Amino acid sequence: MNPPARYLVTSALPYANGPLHIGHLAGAYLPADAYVRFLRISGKDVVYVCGSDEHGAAISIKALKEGTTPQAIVDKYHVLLRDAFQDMGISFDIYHRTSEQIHHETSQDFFRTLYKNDSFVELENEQYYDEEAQQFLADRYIIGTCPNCQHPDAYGDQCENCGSTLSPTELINPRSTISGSTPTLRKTKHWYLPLEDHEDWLRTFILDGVLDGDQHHAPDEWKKHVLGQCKSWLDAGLQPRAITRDLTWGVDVPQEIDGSEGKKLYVWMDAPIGYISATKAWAAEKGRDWEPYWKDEETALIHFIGKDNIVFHCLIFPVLLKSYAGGYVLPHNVPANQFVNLEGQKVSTSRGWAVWIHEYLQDFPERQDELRYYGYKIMPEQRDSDFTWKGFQEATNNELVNNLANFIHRVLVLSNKYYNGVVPVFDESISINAPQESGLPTWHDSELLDLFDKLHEYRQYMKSFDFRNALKVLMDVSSTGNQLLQLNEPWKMEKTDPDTVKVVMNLGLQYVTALSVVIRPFLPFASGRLRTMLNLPAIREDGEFVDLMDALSEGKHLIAGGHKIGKAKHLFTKIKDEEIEAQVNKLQGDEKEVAPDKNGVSLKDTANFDDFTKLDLRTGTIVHAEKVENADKLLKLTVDLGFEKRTVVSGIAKSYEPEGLPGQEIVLVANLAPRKIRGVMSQGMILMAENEEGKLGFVSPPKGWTKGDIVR
Ligand code: B3M
Ligand code: ZN
Repeated sequence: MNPPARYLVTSALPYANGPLHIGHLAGAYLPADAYVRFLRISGKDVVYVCGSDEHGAAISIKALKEGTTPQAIVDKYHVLLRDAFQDMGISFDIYHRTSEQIHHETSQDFFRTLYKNDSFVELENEQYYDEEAQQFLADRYIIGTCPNCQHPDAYGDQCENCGSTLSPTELINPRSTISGSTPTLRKTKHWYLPLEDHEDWLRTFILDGVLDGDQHHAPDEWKKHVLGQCKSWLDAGLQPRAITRDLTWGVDVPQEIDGSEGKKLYVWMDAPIGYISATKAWAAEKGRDWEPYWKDEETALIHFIGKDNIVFHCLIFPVLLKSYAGGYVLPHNVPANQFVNLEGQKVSTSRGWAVWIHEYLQDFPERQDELRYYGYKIMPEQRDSDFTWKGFQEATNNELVNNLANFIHRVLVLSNKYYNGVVPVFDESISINAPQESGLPTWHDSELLDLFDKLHEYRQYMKSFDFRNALKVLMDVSSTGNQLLQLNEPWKMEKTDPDTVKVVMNLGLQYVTALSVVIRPFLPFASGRLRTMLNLPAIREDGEFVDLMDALSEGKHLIAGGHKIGKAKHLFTKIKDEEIEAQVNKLQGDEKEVAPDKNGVSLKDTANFDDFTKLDLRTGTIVHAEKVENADKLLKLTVDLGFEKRTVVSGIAKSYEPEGLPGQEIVLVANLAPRKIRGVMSQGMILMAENEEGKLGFVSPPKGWTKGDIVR
């Protein structure tokens, strides 16, 4: 297979029904951004598209709950998402949205074409209908117990807990998310994509990488967990997938088609087509031609997604593209990531257990690269990973500050001090102590060849979507630079052996210049600041890495003798303990405060009776209270339940003094999983009400009913 002539890279279109959080970022956006920036500095022709996914039942449900319209919901969150991506340096060529006319037209063209070439089957079946809300229920409007993992709140199309795709009638105890009532089955006609008809073609395409008899891509370059998931679906036997819904919000089924009344495209039919409509919109904006990026076989199409989207990108979308029979390219790779957990727990937007990007940027302005760095460091490329605030602080302080920023700062400070910032010319015949395994003295040029080898390794990792290891190579280059200084101690030799110091400092400046280019895909903001400090042209992401590697392979320098650099600044600074404390407390506090907004108007997602029966609420009395060290919001309470005493950590220190609490009668969630909070094992949660001023008050049982009585 020839190297691609161009690349079309996509990131999953985020649903426009909530803000961006760290799980999104590390899943489908940071990896894609590093990849496209690397392609650009490698001189490749790449277009990177994304946009808000503005259809789907979840948006309609949210609008219903908030007494507003789906359009108002998507208008709000589209802007929030777009700005958060921009603030984090995610360098889309376009961030589009699927409520745009061009997307509706493109999607309807797909539907019309597939309808005409008999790619669909029409099936009349029974669909769940909500008698109270008087409407048919799309998959996301129905929740119930997952038949595979018993998760109580699986959706009608997918269980987000075990990732299996479902159909609504498979759910146990189905309930309507609109009225909470049990839905009834009614006849309705829909169009289905007969995936089973494409099973052999998909198996050959996905698992062998073969298309129309030719090798299309190398399946061994696909992640094992992606191929594994596809294989398990194929082996289980594919089923027809409904691609229309009885909905009031979404892309209309073309109205000239008989039976289209009240029917919309299923969101997972139109959303991936959003990549095509976004490319069309980009081409229109830039006066470019979109078709080569979607119809020239020399184009490599790469989808960056989370693992819950694999079936849609590896099975359904390729079948739609193939069925269109319009010469659309098919994905060369779908490097799906696994999930990022947060402090050991699944990210949960409904529980407020998330690091919201817009809030992070409020608390840590100008620290986009620190979050990017940690996102790459813990990237869930092969398995789920865990974001901890402590880990974030350590990665920033021990690696970005103590290694990378420290090396760069020392080289620039000493170059300014000894040579007034002019890159020294040096004597090539002088050998230096160098950190190579051999321990033998080496020369300036042999050190640059070692740098070339390291950056060749970086290139291989980047090309195979292995960003964690690519980043490790860059930090290794910086560590080698630090060792170079440590082994030669120019600050001691400047007076006695200035000629050797010139060799060391020039070499250090070559390393720093190389880093200013190769950190760009990961740390674009720091790369920009460093280029300014070096007084070198800003990186335009236009083949700079090619020039760098060509220079190194020809023994040329990256920064010329005589060039005058600018002043040294600290590229990164340490994050303080109290900044991290504040985040951990906020996270725990938010988890409690995810209750309805302050005036208590909007309710949380519909819970069901089973959810409630799982809680064991008991009455009790506080018998002791004290402050929790270094946590100004928390109190450590001893609660007497009659049959036992419990220790409970509670975020009520702002509302109550510990001295006044013994004797307070309370209600406790007694079967909550124990959790260590600020070093104290907390065994339960005390029910508090929060009024509009944010004051907390105890929910108390009838006077004296405090011996572990059950609250029902
Ligand atoms: N809107 C978001 C998700 O399931 C979904 C992706 C669409 S990509 C075409 O995470
Ligand atoms: Zn499940």
